[in-house]
This record gives sequence, structure tokens and C-alpha cells, in this order.
Amino acid sequence: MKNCNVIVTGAAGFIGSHTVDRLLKEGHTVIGVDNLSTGRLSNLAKAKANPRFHFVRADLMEPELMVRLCREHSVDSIIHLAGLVSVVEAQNKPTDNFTLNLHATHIVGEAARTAGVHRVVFASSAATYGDCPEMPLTEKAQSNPLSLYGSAKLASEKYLLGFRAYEMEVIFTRYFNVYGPRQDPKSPYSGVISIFSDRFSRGEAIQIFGDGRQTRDFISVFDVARANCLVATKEGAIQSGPMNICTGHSRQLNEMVGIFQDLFPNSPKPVKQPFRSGEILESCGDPSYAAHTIGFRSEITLEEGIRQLMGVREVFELV
Ligand code: UD2
Repeated sequence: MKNCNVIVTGAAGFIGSHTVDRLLKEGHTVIGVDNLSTGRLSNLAKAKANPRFHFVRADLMEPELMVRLCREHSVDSIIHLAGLVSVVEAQNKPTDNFTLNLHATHIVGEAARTAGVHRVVFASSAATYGDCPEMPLTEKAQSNPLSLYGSAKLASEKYLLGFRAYEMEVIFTRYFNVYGPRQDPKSPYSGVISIFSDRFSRGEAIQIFGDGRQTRDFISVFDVARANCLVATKEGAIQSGPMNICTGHSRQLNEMVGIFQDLFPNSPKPVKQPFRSGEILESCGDPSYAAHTIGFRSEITLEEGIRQLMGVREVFELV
């Protein structure tokens, strides 16, 4: 793999900062763009010590900025991770969702076209599938988004396809339920593992919505960062289109709670709550396409990922 120059938008965020770390570890040069509206500089503490990392605190909605950065750094690919990441917030603030999850996609695509960048990796989501009943979900499954967040991601995918006319490759990484260090546990709509890790470590009771038998495809952010790095820097062509970033393993919420309980045997009993409205009972991605196209397979089991998140030492060498 040659050394590439990669722009990461949303570089100071949860997935962004891990992606930056991975790219740097692989020897690439990284230009991280973030307006720090939700991202944190502390997430980039390690990256900032690396001479191959350039941080630009700016709003990517300024179109000239992205073009200038692409040209100045002879950028090979852009990983566009910036956006409004809370599904609930996107639903409550449709205009912000439109601006940050759809209009921003245009800015990035157009900057890439103007500056002649050949590959754009766009952070999409399993939310594009909505309540599709085909399990495991392949990229060919029907898209039936149930939220404005999901529809903005799907619309962005379709919009970017038009840039293929300029010989640009556009790949849409559809992340499943991502967890790991630096994920914010503070909102009630944060990812369940970040909420549970916070509660268990404080000795507080967790809440389980429903019977706990609902399943998710939980993937470690370290695996996601590795996948992003592979997509952005792979030599040779990659076919444009969606790509699931998932483990292919469907895990019940109760199993995941069991992993925490093994680590915290004296934790208070979980509090059962009714199912959340609009709850999806099953979610599992088919990882075959990513395996075939970029050689990506998840490596971190849920057990390892949770132990790592909770700071259990022996698994740290894994990443
Ligand atoms: C994602 C979105 C959510 C909503 C949903 C629509 C995130 C983090 N969440 O939810 O906002 O749009 O997709 O399908 O993007 N759970 C508990 N206790 C808790 C928190 C969660 O039992 O304190 C359950 C929850 O009911 C669900 C599972 O844990 O069954 C995973 O929840 P999640 O919010 O992490 O992810 P998901 O895919 O349900």
C-alpha cells in the first residue's frame, strides 16, 4: 500500500479520531478537518504529536477551504465523517440534518471534483436499511429508512453516485452499531454500549428496553477505523456503491449485558423498561462484500471490545 494523503472530515469526533490514528499508524499523511462543534481536541492528542498530521479547525461548509486543502496537500482521498450523528437530534432538527448530512455531502463531492480527488469515502449507516426484514442485510437489500437521518444518508449516497461521471470513486461505508472509547455516553440516545459502560463503571443500574432479546451487529471502532483506512488507501479501483461495515454476528442485548456483568459481578440488577417506540428487533449485516472488495473482516469480538473499553489490560495489544 503506497503512502497516501487523506483528508478526514469530523476528525476530532468518535469515529474520525480513531480513523486518523489508524491512518497515521499505517504511514499515511492526514489532514484532519473539524469545527469542534461536537468533536474534541483531546481525541487527537496522540495524532497531534505526529508530524504527518495536520489539523485544520474549520467549517467544511466553506467550499473554498476544502478545495484549497485538497490542492495544497495533493489529496488522494477524502473520508467524509463529519455530520449530525444523533438520529434523534436529526429528527428534531430537520434543517440541521439537511445542512450537515446532505448539503455538506455536496460540498465535499464538489471540492473533490474541482481539485481532482479520485476517491471519496462517505460515512453512511445501517439506518439506510430501516426495518428491512432480510437478515443478514446485504448491500442489495431494500433501503427503507425510517428517520430523516437515514433518509439524508441514503440521499447523500445517491447524490454522490453522480460524481462517477468525473471518474471519481464514491464508496458509502454503512456502519452498524459502532462502540468503543471516546463515544459520548451522556445523551439518552447515545449508543447503548457507551451508556452501559458508563453506568457499570459508576456502579449504577442500567435500563434494558424490552426483553433484551433484540439483536444488533456491534462493531468495535478500532475495526471500523481499520476498514476506513483500507477503503481510503487501497491501491487499484474500488467499485462505487455501498459497503457494509459490520461483523456479521448478531448478538442479543442480554448477551452483551452478560459480558459487563462478568466484569462487574456486584453491579445492581438491571431495570426493565418497555420497548422503545419504533424499536428494531433484529439487525445484522452481511460482511461478505467488504471482505471480498477490501479484504476487511472484523477482528475484535464483542467480549474483547468491551473488556478493552473497560480498560482490562490483556487485550490492549490487539490493536
Ligand atoms: C439506533 C439509534 C436510535 C434510533 C434507532 C432506530 C443510535 C445510537 N441509536 O438505535 O436513536 O434511531 O437506531 O432504529 O444511533 N437500549 C437499552 N438501554 C439503553 C439504551 C439502549 O436497552 O439504555 C437498547 C435499545 O432499546 C436497543 C439496543 O439497546 O434495542 C441498541 O440501542 P442503540 O440506541 O445503541 O442502537 P439502535 O440501533 O437501537
